[in-house]
Amino acid sequence: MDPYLVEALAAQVDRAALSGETLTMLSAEHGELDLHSAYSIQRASIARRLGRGEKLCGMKMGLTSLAKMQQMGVHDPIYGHLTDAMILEPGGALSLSGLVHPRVEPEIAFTLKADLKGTPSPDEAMAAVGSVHCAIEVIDSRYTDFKFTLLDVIADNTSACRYIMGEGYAPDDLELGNLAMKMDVGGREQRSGTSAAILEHPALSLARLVAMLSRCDEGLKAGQTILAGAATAAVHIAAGDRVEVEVAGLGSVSFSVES
Ligand code: 0L1
Ligand code: MG
Repeated sequence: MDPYLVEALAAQVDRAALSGETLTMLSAEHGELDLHSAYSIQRASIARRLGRGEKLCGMKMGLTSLAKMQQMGVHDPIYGHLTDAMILEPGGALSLSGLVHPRVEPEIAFTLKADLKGTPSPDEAMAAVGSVHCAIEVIDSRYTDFKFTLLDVIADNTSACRYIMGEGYAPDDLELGNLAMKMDVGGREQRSGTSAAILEHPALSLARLVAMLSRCDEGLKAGQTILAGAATAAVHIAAGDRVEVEVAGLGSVSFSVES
């Protein structure tokens, strides 16, 4: 794809995330959009955020559950970028103003104590993890009528919007591959699953992210946060909801939703 078009589409994606304006599917108007150009648009949109002073603080994995991959007709997860503007403190309030289709997912997050690059095994990837956290991801696809393809989602930074992390725990004491996970949304919707739904094991998700980044000669840095993926389907949120996620061995974390 022409680099000028990548920049123009990144500006559209960025504006939608900033203002809550909806986006027309990029793939419908640009037949040349492919995996490479979709990630280029994502990176160019993140560069715009960093240019405004946001700090890159980590990465996220998306479409990590078999159910979600089947729903989207894909075999691979996808990744997005996290900035400090996406952090919501535990117990904090999220305003729906400027959001388009906000939903929540129960997740596991890692904080890294060492850099990661190349193609580590899950055990090698876990050796770089300083702490494990229960987490909530708020995703917000900016596409009109919630219609998009995989390439559109990648260009839109995998719908990343906000994330909330609970207290950190040492990874060694946990059976990370099979932790019970529960999410309550306003007392009206409950979801439950296990961490095994996150690409079979959150450590595998982390290792896979590093391998995907290595194809672009990139890696992860000590201090970064990684959202490993969701254990259940996403749930829509509405003003007045209190959202809580509890993970066995990792405690719980919550936030509230305001209009
Ligand atoms: O975090 C994720 O799994 C990304 C989901 C992207 C698609 C969507 O908005 O449902
Ligand atoms: Mg997610």
